[in-house]
Amino acid sequence: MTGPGLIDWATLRGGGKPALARALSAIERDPEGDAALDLLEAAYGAARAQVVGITGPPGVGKSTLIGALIAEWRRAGRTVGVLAVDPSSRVSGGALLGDRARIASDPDDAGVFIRSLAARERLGGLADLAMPAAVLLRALYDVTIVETVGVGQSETEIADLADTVLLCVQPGAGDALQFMKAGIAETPDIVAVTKADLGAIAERAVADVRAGLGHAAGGDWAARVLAVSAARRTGLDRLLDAIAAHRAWLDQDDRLAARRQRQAQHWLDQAIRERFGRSGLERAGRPVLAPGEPPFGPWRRTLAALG
Ligand SMILES: Nc1nc2c(ncn2[C@@H]2O[C@H](COP(=O)(O)OP(=O)(O)OP(=O)(O)O)[C@@H](O)[C@H]2O)c(=O)[nH]1
Ligand SMILES: [Mg+2]
Repeated sequence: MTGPGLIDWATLRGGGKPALARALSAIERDPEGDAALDLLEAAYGAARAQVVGITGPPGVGKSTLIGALIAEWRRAGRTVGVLAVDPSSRVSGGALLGDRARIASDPDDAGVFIRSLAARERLGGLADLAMPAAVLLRALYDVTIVETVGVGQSETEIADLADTVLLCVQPGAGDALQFMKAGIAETPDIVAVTKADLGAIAERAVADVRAGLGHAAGGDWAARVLAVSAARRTGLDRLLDAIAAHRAWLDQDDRLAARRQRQAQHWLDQAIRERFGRSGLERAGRPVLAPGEPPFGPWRRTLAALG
């Protein structure tokens, strides 16, 4: 049974951008409803995109860079879905962003979908609706981008959502130094120094960031650091290469599956804690996801048991 605005997976898959827009609005309206959870469970297993999280301080050039990346991917025949998560529009409670997502693209292009999402107070930050929305987008497009403004926590939160984390830093001592001082809980997979057209300071920032990352343990993926100018369209090839290389790395040894498993478990734990309080996880019996299992089934059972 689907109510007004709610859509099943088959309809969504064939329904293009209008269907996706409707589905996202329906999930925002009733994220705990059966129709939303059915849809998310179906989409979870149909993931095909690499989810690239793009974060960094306000004004660093994330949206402009995303516009340039979209143009490159579209030229290569790949479809792109973008979520722009805005932590500042909490008060409105809706997804009225507009501003943050100054992403250049052709609105008539069926191969590009861009949606703004407000991080809502009720269930905390990125954990609530961004993950479900990303689950839909990654099932429908070849590439999924999530733009978040890197203020405090959100730089690590993006790692709970993205397969590949791309941190943007501004040329000029301030940012690069701040970045190194931050002690980086979660090492980004790729660091892009933006606005490389500003000249030598961008190259210096690249060197600073490389030096800073030298101290961080990066597992067996060595973070790539590069300079890019979205305005002049330079450095984009290297950035695209880095994104593709990280995807290839994730595809080895089940790394992607393991990462998504951790993210899904984290989302479930956090959703339960935020909905039912500190003791919620205990009362829910600390559900543990089986490999590949979507978190939405256990979430639904928890809602039924404790809600
Ligand atoms: N010189 C130069 N300016 C750029 C470049 N990319 C973006 N800008 C400028 O930087 C400003 C911010 O760009 P945005 O892409 O909106 O930055 P953002 O990180 O998405 O900003 P928020 O979403 O508000 O956090 C704009 O004035 C852009 O024109 C670039 O490659 N070179
Ligand atoms: Mg932006």
